[in-house]
Amino acid sequence: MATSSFNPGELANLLKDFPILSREVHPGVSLAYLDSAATSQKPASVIDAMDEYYRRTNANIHRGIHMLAEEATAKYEDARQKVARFINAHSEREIIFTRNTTEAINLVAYTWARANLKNGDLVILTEMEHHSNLVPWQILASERGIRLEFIPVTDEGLLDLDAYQQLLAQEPRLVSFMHMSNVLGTINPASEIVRMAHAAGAVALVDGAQSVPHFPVDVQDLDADFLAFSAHKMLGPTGIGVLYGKEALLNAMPPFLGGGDMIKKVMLRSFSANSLPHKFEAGTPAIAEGIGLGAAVDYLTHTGMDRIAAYEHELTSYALDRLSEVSGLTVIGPRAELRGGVAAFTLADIHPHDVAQLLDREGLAVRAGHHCAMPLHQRFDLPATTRASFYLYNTRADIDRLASALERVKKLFG
Ligand code: 7TS
Repeated sequence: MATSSFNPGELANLLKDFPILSREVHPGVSLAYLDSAATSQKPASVIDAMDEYYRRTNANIHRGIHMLAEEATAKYEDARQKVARFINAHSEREIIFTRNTTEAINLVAYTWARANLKNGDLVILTEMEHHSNLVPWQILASERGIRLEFIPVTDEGLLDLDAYQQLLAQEPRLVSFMHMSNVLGTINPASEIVRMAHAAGAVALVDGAQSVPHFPVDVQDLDADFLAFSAHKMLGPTGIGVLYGKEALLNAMPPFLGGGDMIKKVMLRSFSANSLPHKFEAGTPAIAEGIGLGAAVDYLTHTGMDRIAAYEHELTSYALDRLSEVSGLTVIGPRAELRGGVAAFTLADIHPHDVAQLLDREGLAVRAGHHCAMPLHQRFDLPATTRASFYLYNTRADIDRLASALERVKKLFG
């Protein structure tokens, strides 16, 4: 990769931005946080932006004419513009604030899909999807009789694009897929998948929950019709996520939830919908969280998404090397060049929950289970895996601690 990652001085400074990293998790045991795929830690600038909002500005938005209400509205809408610039959207009208990725995908399923799909229409998903990009479509399938087909996953953990090409002959209406797998770490060739979907006349939705936080994502390059992601995985707070949608599509869609703020005019028996993006944001939104997301975007932008991606790539290669030295350990997913900072593995026949519990005793926070991707685990014939996931604030020292702790876990289980 051409872009340079962080030098040791920059890394040391960066680590100081995350207050939680200096706490002990057990007496005398420092934290090695290896669970960023579940949720990321937050820099002080994000925590401060939200604290400052509640201490100085707190007011409801889009309705008051007093000073605080105007300030709160400006800060919240400023965050929306930051998000729009961050993913290179044409306009902030294309940025809908939701609660998280899950709600963003459901918004498309409940509005666009219910307005456009009928019995027998095909939606293509993949075998590696998170439950949040499976269940909404399953609900629609049982309600509407839409058909679901799945792009298979190869043994290496890649999408089988030849099989996808064949599925496209069935003229799907929608292709909805994850940009990066939260289990395999696979970075899917999203632009190509979108291009192929469009060539077959389908709309394309990209689940960017694991991509937007970790490498540059440009919606104009990607040409995705929809992109969903969550603030809490990209240094921001919980409670706010984003649905990006192309303006023409969003304009043509019926509203999602009804209530205040999403209307222009209400009569006793009817209403007219507000303009974008407010049409899809009913009720008082997560204002402090929106402002926190804006601060997270500032932090990521100043640090540089190219450099974050380069650093995580080095770290992941190092982790895969170190883990391969642990005998009996198998990482699922592709080689380092094709993946982001996620390593899910099995360790001999030790139960992943036992592995995670023993790692926790040494201050290592990892996740064990199916990671909300049960069908993918079934594909690999595994009930569960242990998963370490990395972000810009992880170091080689964290990975060294992981590798040596895993050796001790193995000894303990003989
Ligand atoms: N899509 C992907 C690819 C994800 O990894 C996740 C969360 C979601 C969607 C849902 O995001 P949410 O913010 O709406 O919950 N993934 C994980 C995980 O891997 N461990 O915990 C949550």
